[in-house]
Amino acid sequence: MTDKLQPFPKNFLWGGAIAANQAEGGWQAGGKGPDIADVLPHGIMHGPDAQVEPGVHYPSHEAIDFYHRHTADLQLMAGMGFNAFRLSIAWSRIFPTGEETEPNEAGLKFYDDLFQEMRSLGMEPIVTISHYETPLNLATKYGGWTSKKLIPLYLRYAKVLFERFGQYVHYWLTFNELNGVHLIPWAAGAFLPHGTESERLSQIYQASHNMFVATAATIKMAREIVPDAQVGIMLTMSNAAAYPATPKPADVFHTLTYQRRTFLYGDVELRGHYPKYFDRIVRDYDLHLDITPAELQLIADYTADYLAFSYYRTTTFTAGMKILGDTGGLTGKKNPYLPTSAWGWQIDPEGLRYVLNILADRYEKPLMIVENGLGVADEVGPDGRIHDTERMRYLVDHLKAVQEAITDGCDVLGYTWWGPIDIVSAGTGEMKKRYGFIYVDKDNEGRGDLHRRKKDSYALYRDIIQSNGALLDQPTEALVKHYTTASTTVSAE
Ligand code: BGP
Repeated sequence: MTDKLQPFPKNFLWGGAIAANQAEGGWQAGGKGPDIADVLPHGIMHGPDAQVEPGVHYPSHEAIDFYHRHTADLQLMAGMGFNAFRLSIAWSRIFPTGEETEPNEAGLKFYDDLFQEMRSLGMEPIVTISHYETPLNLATKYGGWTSKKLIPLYLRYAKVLFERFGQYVHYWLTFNELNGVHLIPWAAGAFLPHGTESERLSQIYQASHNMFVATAATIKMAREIVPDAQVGIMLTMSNAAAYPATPKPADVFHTLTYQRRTFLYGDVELRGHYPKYFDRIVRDYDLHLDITPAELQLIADYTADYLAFSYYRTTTFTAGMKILGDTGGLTGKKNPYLPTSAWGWQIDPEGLRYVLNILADRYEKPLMIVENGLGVADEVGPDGRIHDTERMRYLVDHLKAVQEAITDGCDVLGYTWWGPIDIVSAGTGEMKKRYGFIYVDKDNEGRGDLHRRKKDSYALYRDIIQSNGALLDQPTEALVKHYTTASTTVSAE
């Protein structure tokens, strides 16, 4: 028996990920229309205002001003050796209300420039077509994805993207965390469920189904317009990493029930059909759904090319517990064996190996980790430096787990750290919850000069990438110590 690890594949995608609404700002620039993030003063977890209210601070309106600073920011990413960068396109930059018949050229031009810059820096764009930023008009007028009216509107938008950007973009993702629609329906589905439990769940599953149809139709279209494009789905897999809190059989089965809430999404979009256990969900909750045979055929014919997912944490469950959660995934009972972040998320690198393995076994499709990261309230020290040791430990331990999974036989295409530069938190709207290797001078109230500054983790990630992961054979604490004391961190300017 040998415990020798396989190296990361030669063409492994190393990078970071952001979303338009959390980074760009410029919420009305170049003719952009308002989207569902633009009415969230305190993030997804606190719900939307009915409209943009005067005098209220909405974090997405300026965010970190990536809209105007992307050239310098991408150079900072290139400085870490990124060969991939995941971002989303703000739908309402292209179709301000979602209903125009012609796209907005200023919006297209913005992304054209961005993709050209990325290509010239050697970065593979990974593009999320819809990441929590549906045009607000589609939410207020139609009830978001509960309505099938959104399907052709989304397809019109996706068609424009394939035609215009197909030459730069190889990896596409249809919806960010589609299965998030249960826990954060406003963000993931652009609606607020209402009525009885049966009615609310019917709305949630109808919205899911409509997005399944949109995904399948998008894959069909991509195969026609950009045949070598890879169209993936993106799900939160912190939800799949649920452990039974005890070995009691009832707790074990209840945990499987939670996991299936997530598996359902992969099962439909990767296997091409609703799993049998869905029939029982429909009966138990008396769901009323509009699902046609033609839609089911489309879903069967056009399954996704790869599975991209976010992974932040794990949790534990016991029989009868209610399902609660946030942007990080499901929340059950505290796991006594794991440390917890300042925002209550339990840190579990081995859980990432577990998730990669169950997904590889279940779907036998390539996997991509497109979100993983740690939110910390970093502070700039008197020497102007940021010693983000917790983040470095998190990064190294999770990448070690990825390498274990690769050695286990999992087909992993790449890893994009969530928020390589500090951005607005989706869940809470805070700037204080920082994920970046690059610090941005801005606080929760919007004060700060937006100055960028490298944290200690910047040099660590750069060197991990440069070695294509070989650096990870060193003990975590030795790496953390070395990069905390190294003099490689300097001001970004
Ligand atoms: C995921 C989202 C991201 C992101 C991340 C971290 O659910 O896809 O948009 O922000 O969670 O969550 P938060 O920003 O709430 O810390």
